[in-house]
Amino acid sequence: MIDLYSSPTPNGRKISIMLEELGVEYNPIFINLEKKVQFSEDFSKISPSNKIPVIVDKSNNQTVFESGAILLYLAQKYNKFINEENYWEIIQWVFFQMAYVGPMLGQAHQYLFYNSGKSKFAEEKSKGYTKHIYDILDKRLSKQDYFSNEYSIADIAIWPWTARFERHQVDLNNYPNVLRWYLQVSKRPAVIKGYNVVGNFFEIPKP
Ligand SMILES: N[C@@H](CCC(=O)N[C@@H](CS)C(=O)NCC(=O)O)C(=O)O
Repeated sequence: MIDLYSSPTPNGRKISIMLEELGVEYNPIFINLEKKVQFSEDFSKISPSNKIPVIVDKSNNQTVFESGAILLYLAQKYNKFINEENYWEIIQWVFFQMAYVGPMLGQAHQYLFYNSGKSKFAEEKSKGYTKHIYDILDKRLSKQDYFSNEYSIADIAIWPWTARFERHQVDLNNYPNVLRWYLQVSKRPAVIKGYNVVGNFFEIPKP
């Protein structure tokens, strides 16, 4: 049994989607970020950065924080959604998500969605980074169905961020390859289920 500490956010959803894809038994525990539960004493013991997601694998008493590390841990433990042949290809797209897609789109949400009108400079910068990211994603997906030759943790890492396209003001219709992939991944039963495991219910956004 795996405990998943999560919230209905892109980083949290990566892990519930992965666990649903794996079909393993897990226990979702809601960390209410609005109520600042991430700063509680108990949660601080397993999350040094006070952020979700975190898993505790009860089978070997292993705690893992950081969504990229959790995806890798689970992929290697169950030998799924990663493979030896395309190992580094998958890893580089996971790292690209962790280092660039998540941080930049997260900033874009701050400047374009939560605090719009406060800084023209930050808004323009965010729009530039967002366009750069989507150009890269679209180019990659123009060559193949998924980020590697088959559905992998790279897709699981990136998809929940693209599901926030409204918050970073992207019209997916302008990125036909991302749109095709987004819709394809949206249909997966594990994605539909994993999208809503903690907190309030949200529909998967339709472009
Ligand atoms: N690099 C981390 C980022 C985690 C992260 O930013 N989590 C957000 C929700 S998506 C969070 O817990 N925010 C609460 C806070 O910053 O107080 C990961 O990928 O796990």
